[in-house]
Amino acid sequence: MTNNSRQNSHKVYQRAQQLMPGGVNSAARAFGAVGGEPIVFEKGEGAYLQDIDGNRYIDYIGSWGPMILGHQFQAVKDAVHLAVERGTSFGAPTVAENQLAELIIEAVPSVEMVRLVNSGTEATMSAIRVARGFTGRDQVVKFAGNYHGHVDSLLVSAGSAAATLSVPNSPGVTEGTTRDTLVLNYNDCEQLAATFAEQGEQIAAVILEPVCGNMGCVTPTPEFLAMLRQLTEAAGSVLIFDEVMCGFRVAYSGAQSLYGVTPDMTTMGKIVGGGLPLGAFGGRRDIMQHVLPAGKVFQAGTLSGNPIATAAGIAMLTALRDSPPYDYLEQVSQQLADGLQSACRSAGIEHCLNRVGSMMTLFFQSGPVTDWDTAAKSDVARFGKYFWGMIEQGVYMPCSQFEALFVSSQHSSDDIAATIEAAQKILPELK
Ligand code: KE4
Repeated sequence: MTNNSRQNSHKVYQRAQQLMPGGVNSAARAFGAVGGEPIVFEKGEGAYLQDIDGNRYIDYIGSWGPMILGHQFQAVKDAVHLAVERGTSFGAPTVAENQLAELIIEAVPSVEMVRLVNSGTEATMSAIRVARGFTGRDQVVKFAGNYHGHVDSLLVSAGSAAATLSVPNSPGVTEGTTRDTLVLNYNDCEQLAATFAEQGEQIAAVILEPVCGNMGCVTPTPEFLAMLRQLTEAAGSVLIFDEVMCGFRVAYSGAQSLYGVTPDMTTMGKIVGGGLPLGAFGGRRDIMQHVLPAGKVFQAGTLSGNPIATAAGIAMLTALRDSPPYDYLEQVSQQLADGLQSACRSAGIEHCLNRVGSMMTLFFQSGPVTDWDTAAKSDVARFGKYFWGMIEQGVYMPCSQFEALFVSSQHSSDDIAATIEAAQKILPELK
């Protein structure tokens, strides 16, 4: 239960709105989709967050994915404290970058070479540039409902005309930057085949979330993944798996190991940096050798491979590799999924839950949810009431129907039971 009012949160947020657009440094955390004011937090510990009014919440956002081992994971803390003693940034090579690169290459099947960057957005932006430089082609295919960071050329929606014509979906993104972006429907094999038949030779890359989190959790059909691999191979296009969210989350070696489909490039973020600002893109050696200074495709960054972020990433990946939490995560995530679905059934609430490992989404609709068009049918108003009801019960769920929740290795069976109890309490009120 959240026993204290959130008056300090309110005061701080009022001031924040004078200082920063919307009072936040990322739109995703502004509660736009659920209404009300964001909560201002003081600290995180294990599976919990505590706000500045002293209220404690079971946290299912986990910083939008990085906190797979819970907040303040000791090995990451120790590594960061040690690294800080040696300085925070050199802008020059360090041993730690080799160590993190080795871990990534060893873990991710598609990655023979890797470049470290500062965010998932930088990783996808760079990967697309490299794919275009490698192929000498312009067109990039993405899928409605997939989010790859705020890359201008990917901030597009399917155009009103043929589903493959795209239009900018943010002011400030020009027609020019989106002209070469095609938007297709996720899991639509027929449309994908037709697009490649018509213009495969012009397609530099296809980028997708191999397990979606940004329209809520949506999984690819085996046919869709197989066709993506086959068509890109035949056309000489680069297949990019954006594993910023599902990488190291759904399995240590990511969705590509889970589904047995190896892309040509992979983008990473979130978990790979242990909660510090770090992303990465990598792939086939013959592609990555095109990246400056080995090749001619420009890419750079003052803080790329930063000693503190790499220390956190090394500690995180080492812990995940040497003491894999995935069996435990599967067990408690299954317990949560079963409990939430049972609570919805008892309350007579239409629902559909999609889950892969410790990432899942409870959609307020009967489903199935297989792409953006079906996800968009969800009852977002009901989701908003559910979100706030759970907040009052001390459970912090993702603040949008179109996000995934994340379970950590620190969520105990009791935490899951308390979460289910909270849902049983508030869902009947949503009928
Ligand atoms: P960042 O630039 O936010 O590190 O990563 C962008 C990105 C790229 N690819 C995928 C599959 C992603 O999920 C993301 C970022 N995810 C959102 C949550 N849906 C981050 C939350 C936020 O923007 O604050």
